[in-house]
Amino acid sequence: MDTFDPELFPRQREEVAPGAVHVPDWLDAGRQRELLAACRAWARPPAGLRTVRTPGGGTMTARQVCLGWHWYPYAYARTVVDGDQAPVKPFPYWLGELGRRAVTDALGPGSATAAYDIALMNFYDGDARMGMHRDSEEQSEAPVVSLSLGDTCVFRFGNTRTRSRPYTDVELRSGDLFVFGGPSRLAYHGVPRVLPGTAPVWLGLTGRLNITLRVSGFPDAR
Ligand SMILES: O=C(O)CCC(=O)C(=O)O
Repeated sequence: MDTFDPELFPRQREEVAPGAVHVPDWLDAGRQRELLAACRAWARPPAGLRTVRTPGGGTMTARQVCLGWHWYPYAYARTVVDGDQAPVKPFPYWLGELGRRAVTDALGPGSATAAYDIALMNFYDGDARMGMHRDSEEQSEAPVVSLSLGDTCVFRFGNTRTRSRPYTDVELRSGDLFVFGGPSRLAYHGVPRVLPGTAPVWLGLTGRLNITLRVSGFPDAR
């Protein structure tokens, strides 16, 4: 079987901090393939995969595409204001349902109270990283949902006060879910390292894709 997992001890669900939960292998192989195919379509222009430039003149090493609302440093818009100016692609209903199911599975029944309307896809090649930051441009306190495809990464989950310690390093593999809400919603987090060549062969992806789902809470949310 091509999806055989040679793990000696299955990885366990773990609460990394209050309200921050890692659920290994949440997406099965079929769901991972479907999500990857959808990401490939979303990555095409217009409003496709782009390099994000920061106000200080730098560039983010992970390339990005957005659905629902377009994130740019450090706000949201309905068009790709820092790229081809095209309208952002719509956020599909099924992705919102996936997000709500993820929250329920990670945090328990009754925890998915809002409708997801933002997706950010981050594509990492072997050298890409993401610095410690907070997801703070949304007005909603709903949990952030993070899904991983492809290469394994080191995901650093910290605290709400500083970019530095204390933090916990978690290995996120293809199919893993990470949800952070409640007291951890505004925790600093980042990706210090991707482990090239660790993607499952059957997925057919070189590199890592992260899909992060958020609730905007914006008054004009559709
Ligand atoms: O790639 C990841 O796992 C993290 C992505 C992230 O932190 C973000 O999009 O804000």
